[in-house]
Amino acid sequence: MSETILSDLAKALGDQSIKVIDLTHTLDPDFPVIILPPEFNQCARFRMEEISAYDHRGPAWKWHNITLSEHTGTHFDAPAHWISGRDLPNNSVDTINPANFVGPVMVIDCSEGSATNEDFELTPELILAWEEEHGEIPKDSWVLMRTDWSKKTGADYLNMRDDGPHSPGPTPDAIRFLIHERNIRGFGTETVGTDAGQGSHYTPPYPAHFYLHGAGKFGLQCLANLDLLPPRGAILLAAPLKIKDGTGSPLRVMALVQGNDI
Ligand code: 23J
Ligand code: MN
Repeated sequence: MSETILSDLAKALGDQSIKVIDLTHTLDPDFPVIILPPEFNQCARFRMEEISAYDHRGPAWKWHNITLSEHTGTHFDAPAHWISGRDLPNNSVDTINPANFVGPVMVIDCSEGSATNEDFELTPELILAWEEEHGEIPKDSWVLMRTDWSKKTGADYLNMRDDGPHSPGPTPDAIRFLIHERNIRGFGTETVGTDAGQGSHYTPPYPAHFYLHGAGKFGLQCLANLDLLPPRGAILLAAPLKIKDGTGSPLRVMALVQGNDI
């Protein structure tokens, strides 16, 4: 590789012709976590407690202890998260090859359909229609489903009803297409899971989790600002914490976007 690629990148970052877009929600105790059917154990929200704040507990310093789930806030899902990926090599966040943490990202805009249909589904047909316009999804890409769901606040985000949560997501066929026909690196959403709110009613239940992680692919959830990304051409930076045997991790997700793309 020519050394000019990295020096060109440094220059472009310096003059902001390449911009860094933050795709992360703020970790806040009020940010919702997924609520599973009541027979299952639940994951914890973010919590923060003061150790000291320039006071008698520590006169010149302020710091906090934090408590969270691997699956709190904007977070990464590793193959070990699901039973289908249980026996794969390098399936936990501490063993994934870090080359996977930097790479190309495609954004499929489902915001219009999701505005009028809380159970909007991404289908293979919609993926093919996106490719007609933007070209084939390259292998080893991240594919993100834009729904603008990240702009919802309070109860509207989980959108719980008597029969559970309602939010958009991919069909089982869409996920299988992305894995088997396009060999993607991973799939990300703005909602609380990579699956639709009603994902437990598909066969298999939670198909995005089941198929992605069974194929050694990754997930990203609770993403924000996908409306600031071009359909293709951006680079995603998504490196989970190196938790021993971790099944996922909150993380800072960023995209590098060329100025004339936004
Ligand atoms: C456990 C069970 C079902 C789901 C999830 C976790 C998640 O969405 C997650 O955070 O991975 S759907
Ligand atoms: Mn998760």
